[in-house]
Amino acid sequence: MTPSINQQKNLKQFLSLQSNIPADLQHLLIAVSEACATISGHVGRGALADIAGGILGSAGSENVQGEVQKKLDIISNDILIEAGQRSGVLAAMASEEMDEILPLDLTSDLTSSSGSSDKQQGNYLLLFDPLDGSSNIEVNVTIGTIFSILTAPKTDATEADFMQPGTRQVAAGYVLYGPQTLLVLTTGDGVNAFTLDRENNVWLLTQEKLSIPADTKEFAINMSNQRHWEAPVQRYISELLAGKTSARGKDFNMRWVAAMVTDVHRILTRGGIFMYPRDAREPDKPGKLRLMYEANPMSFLVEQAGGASTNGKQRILDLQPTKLHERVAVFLGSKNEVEQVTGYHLE
Ligand code: AFP
Repeated sequence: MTPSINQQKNLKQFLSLQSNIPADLQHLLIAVSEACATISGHVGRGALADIAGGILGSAGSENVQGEVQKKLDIISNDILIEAGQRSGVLAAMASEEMDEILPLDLTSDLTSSSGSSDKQQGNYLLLFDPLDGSSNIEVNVTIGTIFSILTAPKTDATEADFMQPGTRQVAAGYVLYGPQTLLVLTTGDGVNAFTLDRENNVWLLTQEKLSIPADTKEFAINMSNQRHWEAPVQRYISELLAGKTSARGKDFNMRWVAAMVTDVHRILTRGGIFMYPRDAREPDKPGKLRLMYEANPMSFLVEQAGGASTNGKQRILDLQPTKLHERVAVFLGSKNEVEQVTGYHLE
């Protein structure tokens, strides 16, 4: 559903009208959206960016997963950290680009009459992939930021406090830095999309209650990994490729952007199935994508739009995380296709 131009609410107005979003969570979502608008400005300027050495290219470092960091990965990470700190409602943050969590102590100079200091911390934990699809930066293809918000414990936050299944997320979303800059958001009551009005630096509601069709003729997977896949994925994809000549009885088309955020946005827009399965290249790792700041927020969005998301055997949102940078196999999108490939894993 697309509201007409003169009905468009901005993000602040939209959030204030939702009865299920407390004021401090609204504040956090605004802070994240403002940080992403800033990142969008850097992405859009590319080689013209007013930052020493420009923003394109490698930063000459690696993250905890051994991946080469791009300058834009680091710039985006710093912008989100600063926004999270300033928001004053967070207990801790975690990012793809940081080995450890970043706990926040909001205590200013609060000292009780007894002389002991009253520790203060916010109510939320923020997790993010600051720049998903960074291999696309140099080629000027859409990239994005993915985020997930959990509630925080009452006392000092530790990594253990982040170990909550995806069902406990209170909000999740992504921002796409493409021809348009889009924020796609859920707080557990459907999925809505906001477009950044770049001239006025304001996010306007442009699509309400996104919905993923249950059936699709489009799939997304990196086919170059085919020889490494497990048998259920081999079977499923060979049927899709055989199209009308297989039991599926219809032809399928394929798309792969190599930025999960962009592939998932296409699915939220017109349906499809996205897959990054476990494969034999790194047998000790269940897939490439990260559970807590990629698969969980995307699964929350997809389910809220009527789609499904599994690791091949279980619903992703039910998985109990065991470590911050844990990886997971992902099958998400149009319900009937996700059920088909999950069924093959369970046989
Ligand atoms: P980068 O952010 O390192 O480019 O990785 C992107 C990503 O995690 C995900 O967004 C893509 O779907 C996937 O990797 C692409 O992986 P392949 O390069 O193996 O196709």
